[in-house]
Amino acid sequence: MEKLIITAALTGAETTRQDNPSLPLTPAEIAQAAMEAEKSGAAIIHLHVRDEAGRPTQDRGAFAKAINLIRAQSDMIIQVSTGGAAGMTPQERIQPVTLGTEMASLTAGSVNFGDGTFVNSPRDIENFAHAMAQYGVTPEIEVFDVGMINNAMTLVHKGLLRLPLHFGLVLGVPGGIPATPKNLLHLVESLPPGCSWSVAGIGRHELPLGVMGIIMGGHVRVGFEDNVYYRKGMLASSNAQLVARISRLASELGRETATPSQARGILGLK
Ligand code: KMH
Ligand code: ZN
Repeated sequence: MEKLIITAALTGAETTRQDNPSLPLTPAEIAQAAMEAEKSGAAIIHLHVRDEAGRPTQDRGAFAKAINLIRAQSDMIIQVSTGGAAGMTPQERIQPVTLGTEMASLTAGSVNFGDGTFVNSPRDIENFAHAMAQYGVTPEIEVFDVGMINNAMTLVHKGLLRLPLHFGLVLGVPGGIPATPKNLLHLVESLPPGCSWSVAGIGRHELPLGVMGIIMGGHVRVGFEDNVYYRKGMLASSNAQLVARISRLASELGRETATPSQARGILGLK
C-alpha cells in the first residue's frame, strides 16, 4: 500500500484551553506544535489561527505570521483552513488563500455544526474554488455529509475543480454524517475513481476511524481540532502524541508513514 499521509489539525476554531490546556494558540505555539507533529510523522498541517485573545480569526496577517514561523522550522505541507468558524463571512474566510500555500480546505456544502450552522452556498464554493485556482492552491475537499461529494462533482463538471481530487472525510460532527464504519465505507465508495482521501473522526471516533483509514488505504487526520483525548478520561498531552500513535499503529499494520516530500508526490503537489 501507498505510504500513509498523516494530517495534524493542531488548533481548529472551536477547541479551547478549557478543553485541553496544551492547545497551541499563538503563532509560536502553533509552529512549535507543527514541528513536533512533523517529527512524530505528520506531513500536512491543517492550519487555523487565533487572534491575541485566542478567538478564531481568518485574518491574512495572522495566518502569514504562523506560516512564516512554521516554514522556518519545518518542511510540512501547509493547508490553510477556509472554513474558519461557523458564522464567519465568505469574505473573511477566503483571506489565507491569497498567501499561496500549497493547500487549502474547501468545504463542499452546508451543514449544521453543533449549535451553529456552517454555511457554504453553491456560489461561495465556486468562488473559493476559483480563488484557489487563481493562487495555485490545491484544495482538499472537506466532506461533512455524503451529498457534498456530489456538490464537488458539480464543480468538476463546471470546470472549477479538476480530477483527481483529494478529499477530507469528516465524520462525527453533530449535524454531519455520524462516525460509523458503514458510513466511512459509503463515503469512500461514493468518491470518483482515482481520488485520494483522508479520514477525520471527531472525538472518540478519531482513533477507530483512523485505524480504518490505515487499513482501507486512505490517509488519516488527527489533532486537537477534532479530539483532545488520548483515551477515555485522559487528555492527550500534545498533538504530536496523537500523530505518533497513528504512525505507530500504521507501522504495526504494515504501512509506512509518508514524509512531507513523499506526501507531495502522492498528492501531486509541485
Ligand atoms: N470550524 C468549522 C466550522 C475547515 O477548516 O475547512 C469548519 C472547519 C472546516 O474547520
Ligand atoms: Zn478546520
